[in-house]
Amino acid sequence: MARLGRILHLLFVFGLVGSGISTSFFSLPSFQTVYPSVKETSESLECTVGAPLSSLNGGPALLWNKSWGGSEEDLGNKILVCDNDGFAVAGYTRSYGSGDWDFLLLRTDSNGTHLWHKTYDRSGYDVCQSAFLCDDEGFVLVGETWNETTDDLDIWIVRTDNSGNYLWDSTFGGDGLQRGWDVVECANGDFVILAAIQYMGSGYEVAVYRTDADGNLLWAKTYEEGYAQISYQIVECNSGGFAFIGGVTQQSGYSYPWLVRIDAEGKILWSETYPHIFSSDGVALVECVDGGFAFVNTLNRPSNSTVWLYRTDENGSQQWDYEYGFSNNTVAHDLFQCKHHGFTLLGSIWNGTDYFYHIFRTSYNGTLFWEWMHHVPGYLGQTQSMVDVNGESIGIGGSIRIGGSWDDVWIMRILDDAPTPPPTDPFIPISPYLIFGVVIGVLLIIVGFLVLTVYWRRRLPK
Ligand SMILES: [Ca+2]
Ligand SMILES: [Ca+2]
Ligand SMILES: [Ca+2]
Repeated sequence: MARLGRILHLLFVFGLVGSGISTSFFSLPSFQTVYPSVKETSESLECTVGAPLSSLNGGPALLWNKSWGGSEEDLGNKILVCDNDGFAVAGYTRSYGSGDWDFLLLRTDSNGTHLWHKTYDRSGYDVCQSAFLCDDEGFVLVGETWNETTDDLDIWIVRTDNSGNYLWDSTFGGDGLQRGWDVVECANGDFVILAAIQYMGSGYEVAVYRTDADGNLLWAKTYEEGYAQISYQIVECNSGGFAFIGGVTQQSGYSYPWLVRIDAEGKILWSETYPHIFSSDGVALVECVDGGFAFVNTLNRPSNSTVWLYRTDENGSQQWDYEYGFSNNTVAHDLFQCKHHGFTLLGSIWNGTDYFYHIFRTSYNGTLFWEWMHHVPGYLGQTQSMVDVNGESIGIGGSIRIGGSWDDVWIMRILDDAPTPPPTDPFIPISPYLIFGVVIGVLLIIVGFLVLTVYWRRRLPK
């Protein structure tokens, strides 16, 4: 079934859909699929303290890193900060629970000590892609559930309390393959799910579902642009409604980031694409303190891949963009906006023999402030996420494969004590043309002054 997951992923990336932006409402009755009741289990996890790591280029200091898991696959896809400085990681496992893939929620204290973990089992292969910390300190997990008997894939959302105890779950499916990619709890307690849908014979399109606080569907809409779409992250905007980031793929395989702003009912307010000469996808999104957006991409240059940060205003128009990591093949994973309004970016590097985390800190206008590389004692999983802990430390959660064993959940805590860029300044673009104009202006003033001096000296009576 691991192979099935990879095939689905490839279908997802290369799937085909019609062109042109459009949205459509689903007919609601066919949406909810009835499953047997959820099973929740909790067993003890093995805990491994990771090997000591080396750090380069200055930057912050490693506090600890740990991995957890059994003999089979245990993957962490989303890290959250709990109780001020502990962590929760949501992902999926084959080592624990029913033995096929189940949703996994793992909780640690601030030192990475395992507090508890829970698994949530549906009818078959249940893969959690993301999670959100709710206002009541409980959790909501989202992903996909594969029903072997009907050979079908549906969205699965699980709501738990603060201790991971099951509260409710909902599935959204029907015809075609539905995959949940991200979830947020709205300010009013509703939930919004970012998803992908593929119908027989076509490619994936992006979908957004809104449920009430108990997981009952309120509405669902699909969004199309270009040829095929990938979606990664959705945020609730301070001014209301949502924004999501994804990628648009053309028939040639070339892709570019796609940022869509929708209102609280899912209606498109604006939709922007950001083509580059080289192929890329937007993988992570934040709404900035000024109401604009920043998203991070992996840019696939011919010689290497770089981390490409793109900053827009509240209407999706470009403010600036920067690339980082030219000296390596760096893959982008995640970002957050710092309290000084700069950004911290998470990337990873594979140099042919070893994996490294590559973390960047920028100032408010994207200029690189520090970068930090960290050797990882194993193979990194595809998904790595990062979280800011009160501006004092950084949590990284994902999965790692050490030696010949299957993946384990991986958490790393970094002390965020490196020098900080100057606090918020207004963004003042200084272009070379402006500098050239100022220099020419000053020269003209000097020449004018000299001409006038000579002229008046000649006119003055001797
Ligand atoms: Ca299962
Ligand atoms: Ca389905
Ligand atoms: Ca494992």
